[in-house]
Amino acid sequence: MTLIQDTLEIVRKRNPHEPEFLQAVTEVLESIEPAVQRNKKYREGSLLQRLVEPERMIVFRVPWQDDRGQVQVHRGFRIQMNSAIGPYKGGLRFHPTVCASVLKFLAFEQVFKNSLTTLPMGGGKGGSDFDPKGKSDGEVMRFCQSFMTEVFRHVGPDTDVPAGDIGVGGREIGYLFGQYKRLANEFTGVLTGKGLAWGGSLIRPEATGYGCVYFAEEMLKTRNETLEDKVCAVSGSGNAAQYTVEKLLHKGAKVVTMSDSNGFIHDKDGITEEKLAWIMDLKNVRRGRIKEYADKFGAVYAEGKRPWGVECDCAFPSATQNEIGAEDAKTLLGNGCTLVCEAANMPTDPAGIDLFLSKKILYGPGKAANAGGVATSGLEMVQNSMRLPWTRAEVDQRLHQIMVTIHQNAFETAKAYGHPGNLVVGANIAGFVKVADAMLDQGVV
Ligand code: NDP
Ligand code: 2IT
Repeated sequence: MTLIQDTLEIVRKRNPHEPEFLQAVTEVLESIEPAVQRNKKYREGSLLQRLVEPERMIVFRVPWQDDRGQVQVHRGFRIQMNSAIGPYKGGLRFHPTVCASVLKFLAFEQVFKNSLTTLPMGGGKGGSDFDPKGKSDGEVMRFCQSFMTEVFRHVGPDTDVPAGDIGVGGREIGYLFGQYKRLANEFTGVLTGKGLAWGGSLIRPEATGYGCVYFAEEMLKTRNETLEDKVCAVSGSGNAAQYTVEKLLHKGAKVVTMSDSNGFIHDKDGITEEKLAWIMDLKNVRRGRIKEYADKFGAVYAEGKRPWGVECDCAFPSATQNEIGAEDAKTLLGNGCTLVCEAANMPTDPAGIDLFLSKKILYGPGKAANAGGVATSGLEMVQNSMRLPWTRAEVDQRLHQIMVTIHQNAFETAKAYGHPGNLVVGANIAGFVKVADAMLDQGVV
């Protein structure tokens, strides 16, 4: 369709050095084509062009002093992509690879993901090329304070509500919140993923991983299968990966791999709850490397490699973008993998996605499968507004229901638009329609 291709051409020309952003936009625009073709209103008012241009991009200097007294300078960003259905909402990523392209892809994905959650949240993302690895708590605190000193004027509980992502966990959210409170002189739900004693929600730390496994269960149900005894390969060993593994164990699956940016471990006997508790301490407290697991428990460690060559029934990429390429996808399929469920954002590249879809395995794209994290952030916002915390069981039950609904919505939408079983088409169209209709209702803005 020329409108889609014309819009993509504009995006390419305007953002020539942003491969991740172009990748995310291309996937979404190409897969919403049936909805754009069927509905004239989506072809009018330059709607698609408005959708692919961020409402606002804030780029700023983040100077801070390290423990030796040296001043270091990083670049900070907040991308406010779309506020048609609610305040901007999305995480902050602190990682050396952070740049405009990465954050724009994440903010763009977030718009459709948040729409799928059923909650009123627009899409945004932010972060910095700062690397928290190897920094002292004091250094991380001074960086977070400097970051928030700029960002505080652009965020707020009804404006833009950041949260965590890679390199931003409970520690960083605490330092960011403390500085916001000083500057704004307000105690409000301006961030999610807060500590339980000061406005955080139970189940928010678990939500991305738990939600991803709930989503996998829904996919398996369509084929009368369960997770019990399934051999699972998980990548990553951070927040998303840890709670994906925890919930897989609750469901009776056998998890044989985890990884970090240096390599992966293969534990043929399976990662148990005790071993997982050790990993959580290693990663969240001691901040060590996954290699230490192999030394401790006698598992295999493969330096510089990803886990996709290990035989498995199900794969849960939970580390970062483009961690499954065409070759990895072929290997997974060749080894009999029949489910790929993405806890990470855009972990499979376009060629890998095409392979999974053409072989008709169960493929759960990130913006649907990992929406449990931001959905539970939305539940944290609800509790903050009410000034009333819910129990663990109440939040978990709501999270579960949201994941069931997202799957059902994506599944039914795929069928309605002539692509049964294709959750990429289903999730993208379902996410798009709600945002697009809201934009049309609100006029040319
Ligand atoms: P964490 O920082 O807690 O963990 C990230 C994990 O991924 C670490 O094991 C890290 O290894 C690994 N990793 C990061 N970058 C790379 C890389 N370039 N190559 C290989 N491994 C890498 O982050 P999260 O667990 O929160 O995030 C993981 C994924 O989940 C991301 O795609 C994120 O966007 C997505 N996500 C997170 C949500 C959340 O609520 N936290 C919600 C929805 C999605 P190392 O320690 O060596 O860097
Ligand atoms: O990618 C994501 O959805 C997140 N990092 C969570 C965002 C949030 O606002 O909870």
